[in-house]
Amino acid sequence: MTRDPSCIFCKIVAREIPAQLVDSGDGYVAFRDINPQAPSHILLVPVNHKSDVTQYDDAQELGEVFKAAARVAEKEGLKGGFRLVVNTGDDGGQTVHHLHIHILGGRSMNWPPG
Ligand code: DGP
Repeated sequence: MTRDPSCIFCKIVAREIPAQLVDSGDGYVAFRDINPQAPSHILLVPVNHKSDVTQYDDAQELGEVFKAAARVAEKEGLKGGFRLVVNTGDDGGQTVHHLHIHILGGRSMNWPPG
């Protein structure tokens, strides 16, 4: 397991700081966003620290993260649909530099995003 000692999501993964856990499985943890933008707003975080999507060489490893996100959305009961968001870098609006998938649902989403 790779870890960045200064990363807040690594600390949540290690249960060193609290979060509202939704699910965990092989290589990931899912918990509720502290600042929800939809009735359901879950963050799916891989256990291994990689800053963003550009740091993945292994397509299978990245694919497993997305499959886990889809499973969590299903368990959350988001039958009408949902949105997966992966903010990347400063212009992408990323504030926590540990790859995470936002799972947003429970309302109709708008397009284009802000
Ligand atoms: P992003 O902007 O894509 O990097 O999203 C980071 C998200 O992480 C943002 O929606 C707020 C959430 N967040 C930041 N710190 C914490 C925390 O300590 N606990 C939880 N549950 N969520 C956090």
